[in-house]
Amino acid sequence: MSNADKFKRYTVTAALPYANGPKHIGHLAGAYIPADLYARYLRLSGKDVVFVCGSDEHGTAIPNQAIKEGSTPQAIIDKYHVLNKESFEKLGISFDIYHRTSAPIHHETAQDFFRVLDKKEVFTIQTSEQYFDDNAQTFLADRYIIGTCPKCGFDGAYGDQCEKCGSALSPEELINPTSTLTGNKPVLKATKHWYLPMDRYENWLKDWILKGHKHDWRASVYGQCKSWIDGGLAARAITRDLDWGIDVPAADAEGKKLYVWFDAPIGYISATKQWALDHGKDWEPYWKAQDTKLVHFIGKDNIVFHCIIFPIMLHAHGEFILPESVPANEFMNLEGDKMSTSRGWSIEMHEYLHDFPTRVDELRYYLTAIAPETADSEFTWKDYQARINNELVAILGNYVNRVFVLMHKYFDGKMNTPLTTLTDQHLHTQLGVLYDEIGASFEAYKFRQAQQLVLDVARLGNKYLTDKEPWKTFGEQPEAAREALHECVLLIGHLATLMQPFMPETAQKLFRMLQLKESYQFNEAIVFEAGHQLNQPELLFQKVEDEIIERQIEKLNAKKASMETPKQSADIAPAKPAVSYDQFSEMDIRVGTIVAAEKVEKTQKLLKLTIDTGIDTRTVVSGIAEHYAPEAIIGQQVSILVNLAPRELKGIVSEGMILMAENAEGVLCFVTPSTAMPTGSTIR
Ligand code: B3M
Ligand code: ZN
Repeated sequence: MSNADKFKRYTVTAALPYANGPKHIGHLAGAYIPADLYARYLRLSGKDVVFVCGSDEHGTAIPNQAIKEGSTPQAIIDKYHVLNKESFEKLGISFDIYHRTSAPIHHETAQDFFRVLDKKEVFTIQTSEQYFDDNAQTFLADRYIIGTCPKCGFDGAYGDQCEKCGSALSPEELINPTSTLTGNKPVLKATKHWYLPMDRYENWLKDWILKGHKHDWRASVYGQCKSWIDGGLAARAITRDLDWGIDVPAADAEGKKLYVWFDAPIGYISATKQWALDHGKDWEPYWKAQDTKLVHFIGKDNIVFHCIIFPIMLHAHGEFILPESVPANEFMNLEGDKMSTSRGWSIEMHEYLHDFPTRVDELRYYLTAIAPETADSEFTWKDYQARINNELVAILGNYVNRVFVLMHKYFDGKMNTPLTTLTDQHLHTQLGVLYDEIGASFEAYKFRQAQQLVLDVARLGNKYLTDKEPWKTFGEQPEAAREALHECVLLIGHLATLMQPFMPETAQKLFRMLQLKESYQFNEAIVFEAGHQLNQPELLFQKVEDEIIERQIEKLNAKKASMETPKQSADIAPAKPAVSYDQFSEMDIRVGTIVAAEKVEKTQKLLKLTIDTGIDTRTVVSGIAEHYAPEAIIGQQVSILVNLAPRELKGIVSEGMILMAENAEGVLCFVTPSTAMPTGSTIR
């Protein structure tokens, strides 16, 4: 722990989740549990630490969700801020504050930050052309523009991405772009934005990351940074034309908001400020003192923002410290597939809590046991069951239970000699080694390993108990049995101490069973006075039965099925641009009757129809030959556009067009009145 001693205080952050929906256990494993483990470890080591998080309430994710739910952005953030905050609390994530970026103190802090950079002339200003919706009088975020994908021809591609072929797009590439707000064709219009010229910081980043953190950052984090830096950095716009977000505090910036990734990380600072205000502390040392260690816990999709963009902002500002480490996790998959809330393939935090309110520590344990620290990992209910039954129940629970049962059976749960240190030399040495290794694992952000080492304490105890066999010695040498069991009880005290970061509720239960105080620091002596009375054992972990996990798997499949919109829905053609009523009423559509039909020679698709329109009898060429046999449609009532200008097809003059309905699979049918109407009736 020598490295740790360099620092007087610790600022620990966990990524601010968007308040646009519930968060799932993959998020929990990615950032929140590891951050919580680290913060708890630091506190238990007597360090001065602030652990901050909160809702990210800006960006297009919020208004998008409001549209989906038929709600407002404000209602969306209020709803999901509370839901996520409560879930984190119930899961024992020990934030010192769970703040929100909609708070006025955050708006001020982010704007002040912008002003400082603006004043230092850090930004460049560039004008570019962006799509504007004249009817809605607004610039369009990429997601609000749809059109035809230039790569695959899909009609419903978004301005930033085609979900059919997966191509990343920019709005100008779309063919026939349409505003989703009004259905209008958007126009390109000049707009001015503030840019962070990241290219100017390349050398500085090379020194700071490539030289400075080659050996202490996770290989995957370092690797991503290196490829970004080696690939060359470009200026990045930090303002947007949006109506949801923080106003850009500059002259001539009307209608502009700060880019969400500019304001969100500043949210860590404003959260710290609010926490300091609430507790009568000074926030500044936590962000400005060189002997403060700043650590960001995030998922790997956020690396560039935390390792490159935010540090450039902090550095350019000049008053702030930089992150000492960014232990980003990889992703956690679920039962063989990527976790995704929108596809229904996820376990949301609040869903787990609803189904298993008394199995919080079990989830913390399992998510830590399979934490994606160096590679993507996979949650399966079978493995969850196996880990809990074979490790928590069979090793940890079993050890504690054996000791308590024997102590009560032979000695009425009473310890009759004072006890503070293990007298068995082997146990004593082994425990010391485990304490050191667990500390070192925490310092290296290897939480999986740290937790396995805690389990080793129980393994050590189980082995000791089996070797000493107090149930055998009790008859002839009761003192030997007593001594062995006392050792075991003290070891449970250490087990509880070391377990606290991982399974805080279980640790408390153990301290209660031991009749000790609620919590022990890592280096604190555990003292049993002579005559100390133990409580009765409580159930530590319940076995996970097969039915439980079968039900969860069924539930997961059902949820996914319910989210799967019918297959065609992705293929429904987007709405065409609006037409005026006048344009519509210019069309003369009538009920007609097919009186004759024949195939057009040398074509696959065309039928030559003779149609009684009530006005006249005329010829219409129609592309329905692959769907209808000519003889089958004589007498069929149809809708016919009678004032379509005549045109020639395969040498036949076609006068009008019949209306057909067509589904995504290309199945056709006639559009006919729902009851027979006289030929010549108007359709309007
Ligand atoms: N809200 C993205 C995410 O939830 C973003 C993180 C902000 S951290 C400052 O993954
Ligand atoms: Zn495409």
